[in-house]
Amino acid sequence: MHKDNQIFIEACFMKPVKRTPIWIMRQAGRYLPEYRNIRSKNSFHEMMHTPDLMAEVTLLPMNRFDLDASIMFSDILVIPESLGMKFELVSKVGPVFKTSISSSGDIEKLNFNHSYFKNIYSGIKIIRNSLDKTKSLIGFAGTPWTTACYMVEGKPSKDYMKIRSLMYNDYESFDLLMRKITDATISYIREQINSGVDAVQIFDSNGVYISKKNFIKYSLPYIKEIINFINSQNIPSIYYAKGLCDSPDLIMQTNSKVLGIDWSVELSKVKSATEGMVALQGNLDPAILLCPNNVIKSQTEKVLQSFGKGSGHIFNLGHGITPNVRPESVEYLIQQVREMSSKNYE
Ligand code: 1CP
Repeated sequence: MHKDNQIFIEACFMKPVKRTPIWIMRQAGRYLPEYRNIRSKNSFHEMMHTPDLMAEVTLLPMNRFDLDASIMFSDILVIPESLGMKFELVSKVGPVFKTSISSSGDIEKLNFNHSYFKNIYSGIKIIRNSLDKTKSLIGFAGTPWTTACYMVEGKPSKDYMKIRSLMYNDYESFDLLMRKITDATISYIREQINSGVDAVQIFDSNGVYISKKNFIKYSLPYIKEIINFINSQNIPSIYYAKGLCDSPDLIMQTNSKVLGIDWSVELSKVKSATEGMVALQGNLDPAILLCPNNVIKSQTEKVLQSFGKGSGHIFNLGHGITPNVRPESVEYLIQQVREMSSKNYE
């Protein structure tokens, strides 16, 4: 066994385990009444940057459920903030930046301030000290592409046209932006690891907004640099590839040890295409958590059967949990995965 018998880490490295470990993307979020209560008294930024509060929120789902890994409570948009772009959470819209990038001059002005993260690192230390030793702590960041989508658009968008037009129209500025995000992200991850995270996930939630051809030139090189850095630290790298999972050959090129699979594809297909070279995380459709228990059970079984026998599966949703899910459904899901998955390892 790897350090401290962490089943999640074992599965990431495709070592033998007795059951499939489980955690849930966005598990510390708004579907939890405890989260909503804390949020009603504090701003989102206070929650991210007050170490005790960050730790408390991170541990909410761990106290309530029998999960195998905890993801630190933060956001992918801390990277733009560390580069000087501030955002606010606007109700019914999401994160909105005070100003967005609209010229090459705006990109040149971005200036990395590493001390911006100091409270996050303190929070990680508190979480790692409080968390059971057999449970893993996952650090994270967005991919440069996904992060840049928000910086150029200034807010969530249905198509992220602005970054694509920058990419075609002014490659030099696009590359400078991606370089600045990549370098900041590697510094950030290095210190997350030094502070105690056991694995790092890179979210490419906006991977769906780049063509497969353009992914190779305009997104993959920067992701690969980040993943290679995580791999050099001997902890699992997890690449969550939204919208790219029907091209396993493409996402394999990131060198990630674990591929986070979105809900649109069959795990069995990705497994055979990747020939057991990487572990797979996923991929229950988040909508299933809005269904009654009998549906949750049968669909969970389908995901477990789709991966089939052998090590290298981490159960998760195929995207983040939504705010309208009942916590009881999450509890039921975890119990089902624990009970049903052991057959795959007999
Ligand atoms: O378990 C957890 O909740 C961990 C913390 C976490 C993570 C991993 C948060 C808290 N955000 C994220 C990552 C993140 N942030 C992603 C990648 C994952 C995904 O695809 O779901 C993305 C795209 C963001 C950007 C972001 N931040 C959004 C989505 C905007 C869009 O494109 O529509 C939102 C709504 C936020 C704010 C946010 N971040 C986290 C929470 C709990 C919230 C909501 C805050 C609130 O209103 O209380």
